[in-house]
Amino acid sequence: MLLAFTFALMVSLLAGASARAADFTVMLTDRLTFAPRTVTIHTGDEVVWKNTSSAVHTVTCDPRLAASPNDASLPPAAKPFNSGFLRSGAVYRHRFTVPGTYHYFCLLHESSGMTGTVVVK
Ligand SMILES: [Cu+2]
Repeated sequence: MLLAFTFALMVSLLAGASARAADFTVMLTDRLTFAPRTVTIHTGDEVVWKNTSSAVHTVTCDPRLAASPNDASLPPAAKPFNSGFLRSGAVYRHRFTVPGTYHYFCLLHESSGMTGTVVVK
């Protein structure tokens, strides 16, 4: 009885977690884009980037690594982040705990305009 209840609780928690994560999924595409390019989330939400392309990409939000200053910015209180190289099929997650606007880019395709934005309310 208790075991069954515990199992049901765990299943519902897991289902809830995956439903939330799916709300903020961004694809890294063969067209050298982040899709959708802009996502608006709430403080504490997690964004999941999935490399659905055949190319290697990165999710990089670090002004020190950007060729153009416009391609990377984040709120002063937030820490820069960088996924490293994501091969085809790879996934990267980041939870946003500081509200504000984040401009990020792909290290390999910044010059092709592969940039994205996360707005954290
Ligand atoms: Cu890329």
